[in-house]
Amino acid sequence: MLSDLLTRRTVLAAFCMAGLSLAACEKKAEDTPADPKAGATNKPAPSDKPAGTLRVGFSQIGAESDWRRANTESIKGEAEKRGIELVFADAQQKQENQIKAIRSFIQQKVDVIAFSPVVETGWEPVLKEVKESGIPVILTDRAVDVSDQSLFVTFIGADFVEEGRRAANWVVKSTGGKAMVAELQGTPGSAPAIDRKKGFEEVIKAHPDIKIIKSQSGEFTRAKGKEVMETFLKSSEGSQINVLYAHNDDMALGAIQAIEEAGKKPGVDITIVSIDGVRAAFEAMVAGKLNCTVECNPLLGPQLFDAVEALSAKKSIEKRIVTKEGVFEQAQAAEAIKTRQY
Ligand code: GZL
Repeated sequence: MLSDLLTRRTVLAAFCMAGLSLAACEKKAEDTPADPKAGATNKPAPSDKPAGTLRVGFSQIGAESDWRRANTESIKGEAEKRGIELVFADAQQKQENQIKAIRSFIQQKVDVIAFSPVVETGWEPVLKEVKESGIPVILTDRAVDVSDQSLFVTFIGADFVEEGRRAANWVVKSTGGKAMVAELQGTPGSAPAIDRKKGFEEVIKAHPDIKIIKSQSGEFTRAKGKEVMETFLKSSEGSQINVLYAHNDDMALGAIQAIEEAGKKPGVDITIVSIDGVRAAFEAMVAGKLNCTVECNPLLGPQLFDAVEALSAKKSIEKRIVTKEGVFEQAQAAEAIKTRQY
């Protein structure tokens, strides 16, 4: 499949170079206007890579968090290291931009399309178009909710439900099973927000004295996390909150600012557990302001391009590749921070 595509593209390039149907080649590239917002361009940039180089179209969600930036760096760095041509599009958190970018990748006849879906639903139509084009699809980081599992080759990413369970088990252990919890949820409709909530609630079901008394989306950003935590603290239940569960470190770091501005001690008056394990979270734990971070590894570049190269070599790959992660508490932070890669 991939090698057929490689052959077709090489033949097409040969025709173009031979001047035959050159207009058709150029016309194809301009069929659908590039969408600068989506960061996708239809005119394939003149490639400085040798003919036959693997070309991968990647649609990234955006740059909303330290985790996302580390994820992007890993993907770009690994493609560079392996001499794979990466056509990268930043969707600025918008599903319609991801869909536009995926369509532009089809036009550009890339060898593989990979993306991190901003939300779980709404992907069937464009993934059916990709399937018709014969280009394989790899999901990284987040899953899609589709009935036809043949619409993608593999999903490489964390088990978000397990991450939610780990956060809740830490709350049970550190509070003795008694807590009034404020929850900062991730992007509404996204796999990590849905599943991290699911895993946390699954564990606390067995602990009736652990109650989620405030819950709202902070959209995975520091700014929104701070804003929502401010409203939590000002609410009638604000004084009861003694644990914060944030679906990512960035929202926890924003909430830490809000807690301090409200005259309370983060990590002491309000115990804080979050998810990702970014460097700033370790720094906050060393400072005693964050109590626990559940790791979610963003360094997916190597696994992504292992899968791309396996596809190119017509090797079979697992339908689901789960990333390995740990849980880090304050006591470990000063030592662990020395070897963190992101
Ligand atoms: C998780 C990833 C989430 C991170 C956030 O795999 O999708 O999105 O937890 C990021 O930091 O914004």
